[in-house]
This record gives sequence, C-alpha cells and structure tokens, in this order.
Amino acid sequence: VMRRFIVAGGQLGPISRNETKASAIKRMSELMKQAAERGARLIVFPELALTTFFPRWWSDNKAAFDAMFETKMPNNDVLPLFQLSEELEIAFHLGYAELTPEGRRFNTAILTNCKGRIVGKYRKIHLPGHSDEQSWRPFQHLEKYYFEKGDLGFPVFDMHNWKLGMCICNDRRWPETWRVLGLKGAELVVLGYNTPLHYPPAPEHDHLQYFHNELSVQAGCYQNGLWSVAVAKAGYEESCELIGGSIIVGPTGEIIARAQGSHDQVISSEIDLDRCREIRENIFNFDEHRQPNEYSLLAKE
Ligand code: CDV
Repeated sequence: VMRRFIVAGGQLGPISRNETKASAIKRMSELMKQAAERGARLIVFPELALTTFFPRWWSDNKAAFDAMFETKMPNNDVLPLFQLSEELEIAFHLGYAELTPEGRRFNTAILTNCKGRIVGKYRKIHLPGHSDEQSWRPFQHLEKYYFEKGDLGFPVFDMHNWKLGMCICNDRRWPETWRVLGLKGAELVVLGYNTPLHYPPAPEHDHLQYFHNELSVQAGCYQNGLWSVAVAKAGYEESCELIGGSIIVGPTGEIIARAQGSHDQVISSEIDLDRCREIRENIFNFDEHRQPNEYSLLAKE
C-alpha cells in the first residue's frame, strides 16, 4: 500500500446565502475531478463546505438556520460527491453542519476512504466566538450559540495504511490539538477553515491573518512530525471577507503547496508518510525526550 501519494486541497470561493447545496456539491465535484486528474488519492474540502458561514448572523430562534444543517450523511444533496469519490477512487474530507436525531447541533467533518465510504467523523472542539448577540460587531461569530462542543475527541483513523487525524479551523491554532493527534500517531492531519480577514475584537491583528494560519499549521506539523492539508473557504462571502491561503505542509514545517487567490481551486503535492520518521525518531522522539510529568498543568481545568 502506498505511503507516498498525491494529496489535494479543494479550496472554495465564497458560498452565498441562497446558493443551494447541490450547487456547492457541483463545485466540489469539479475540484475532485481536477484533483483525480493530477493523480490525487485524497482531497480536503473546507469547514462548513455546503453552505455560507451562517454563524455570522444572529437569530433569536436557534433553529432558524436548520436548513443549513444535515440530518443524514450521505444524503441526496451530497450523494453525487460520494459517487464520484468511488468512481475516481479518491478519498475526501468534508465539513458540514450536523443536526442529530436528538436535536444536537455540531460543526462536523467526515472522512471517506477511496471508495466513497465514510470511515471517520469529527465534531469541532474549539468553538470560537460568542454565544450572545454582540451588535457592535460588523458581523457575528456565533459558533458558541449554534453548535455544541464536539464529543468525539481528536480522532485518528487508519485507512489505506495511512494514519489520518482530523480537526476543524480554530482547532489548528491550539498546540494541544496537534499534540493529541501526534500522540495518537497521526501522520497526516486534514482540516478546513473559514477565517475572516477582519477580527473585530483585535483589528490590529487583521494584517496577520494569513501569517497566523501558516504559523499555526507549520508549528503543528513540525512539532509533531506530521503532514497537513489545511483548506479555506475564501473570498468575499455575504459582506465578510474570508482568507484563502490553503496550504500543504510537511513534517519539517515546510509549505510545499499554497493556493493563490480566493477562488475555487485545487492545490496538490506528493507526500511521503514515511518522512514523519525524520522528525519523530529524532528531535521530537516522544518516547525519548518528552517530559509529561512536567506538563500536568496542561490537562487541569
Ligand atoms: N471558523 C473559525 O473557527 N474561525 C476562527 C476565527 C473566528 C478566529 C479561526 O480560528 O479561524
């Protein structure tokens, strides 16, 4: 089984509030075809890739945006992407809003194998923003209102002899996310994001948004000796500008592919999972050099 293969990121431009899920799936199918033409075996799509980023709007009624959620996966809207995955033998990662039969709402992502079968699921743990309406903001960031904290931990899945870890957007800024995934043996971490260029609580950091994205993913990769594909939903979406800058990063922390601009596009690169060893058997050999007794504070409430 291949340890060296081509991975792709399917960056999306903006999705408007009235765009259908079928249309978003059509756009992603186009990217999946392009990725397969390049020989990719896996394509990573953004966070909440089926809809606009609706947590930017307040509603007194939490269920107001339930049409943006999926109650089943796969379902009729997304089925064409699953069929294409099977046909082209390319695995994918897809972020979406999940509404469970019990009425719980999560910011979720799934991972399929190269036959379009779901093999992994993750529910976002670090939910940024706020849970009340804050009218001073030019746009809201109500993930703490519309979603519950994920209850599946930071998962690592074995497929095709690859160890894949998952996280979503804000999770990538936290070293704990990467370390837990690294300790579980992840060799490739896949993630999608929706990151506004403007950060209302600290606008003096606006010019650093692309830098902080790269800083976080590069550090996560290097410090844990793993690869990552980090993919944006980008561009001017319903009066809110989202950064692009989707990247593929190696265990050395080097960026080996980067998107240009904020439109729908594929980035791709060959990766070799065996190269994780260069870092994990040396500078970050966890068994030899980690000092967990000194880290107990990290897991304290
Ligand atoms: N979707 C996100 O999680 N966005 C956050 C923003 C709000 C800071 C992020 O970490 O990119």
